[in-house]
Amino acid sequence: MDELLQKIEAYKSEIKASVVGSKDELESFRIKYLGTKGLVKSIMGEMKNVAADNKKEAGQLLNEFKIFVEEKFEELRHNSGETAATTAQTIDVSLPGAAATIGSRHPISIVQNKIISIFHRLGFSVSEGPEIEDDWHNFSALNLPENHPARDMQDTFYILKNPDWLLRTHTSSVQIREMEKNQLPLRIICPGRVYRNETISARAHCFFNQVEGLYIAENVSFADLKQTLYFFVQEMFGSSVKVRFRPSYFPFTEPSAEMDISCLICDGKGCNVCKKTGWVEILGCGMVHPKVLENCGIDSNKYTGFAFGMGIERITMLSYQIKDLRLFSENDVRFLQQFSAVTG
Ligand code: 2NL
Repeated sequence: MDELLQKIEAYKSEIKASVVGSKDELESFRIKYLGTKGLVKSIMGEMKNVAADNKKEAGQLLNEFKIFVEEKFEELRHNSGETAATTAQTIDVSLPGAAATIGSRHPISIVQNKIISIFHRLGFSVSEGPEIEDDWHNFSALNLPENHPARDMQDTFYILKNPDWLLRTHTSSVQIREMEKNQLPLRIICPGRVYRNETISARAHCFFNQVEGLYIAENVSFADLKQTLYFFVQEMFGSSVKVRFRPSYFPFTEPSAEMDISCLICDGKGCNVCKKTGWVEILGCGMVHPKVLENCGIDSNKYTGFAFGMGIERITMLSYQIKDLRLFSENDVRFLQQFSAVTG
């Protein structure tokens, strides 16, 4: 302890006598006493050699010493003319500040908004619902039999706490909830995130976004479905795009179809995107199965309806020629910055 006191006193008188004649000498003083490998740091390190009884006193002593050195440094700095005022003179205050960067809309949001606006013009309004669903709204009401493969643990994320709960695998569950309200006619689209237990790759992901549409009224026909989707495609991809419907199967629609558009990349001539066929599938659709209507308490003799579902990622990939699904969820700004800036 006494040894430490003597040391500090000796340094104090050395420091007291210090003078600096230039900026360089001032900097040497700072490095020698206050730098990361300077005297103050090293003498602080001697605390560990001090006996436990003396630690408090030694700590105070060392702190006082540190303040003493810092004050001396300020004094020398002041005398050397290196003051705040001179620093200010070397800063050009007329220079513009660092620009704030403007974010950009996510491509999925851009495309989702465009889809919503197209259907809005046809009288569809947007409905949303929960991402955690029960078996009824996600499967049973949609006429999916108990043993249907989509219900498999391999395809669906179940909430382990309650085997009746799961992460919705499509936004049809939102449409079931709307139909159950029994307020007809009904004309809605349901955008939102859905989940499937898939291995992540360039073509598959365990979560993605969907837009489903539903129109239920008296005398709704397959012709209405075709015309609605034809209008959508023309607004989305331009008036020169061609469409074709192929028969398909879904448990919740009868009859069912899939819709293809002429390949935007090669204009139907055949390329890798359309696998040399000239056509790319963009959605599934059909007339709502009478059982589904009845499941929601709707009289299937009085009412008919059509429904359709599409993946937003797929439409976005076609619109912007994006080849890897993973880009949508990795939040790499080099990717995201390429899309239009948020202006409003
Ligand atoms: C696809 C197929 C489809 C529907 C979704 C639907 C919803 C209700 C009743 C009947 Cl509540 N149908 N939705 C119908 C046909 C196809 O999606 O491949 N989507 C990516």
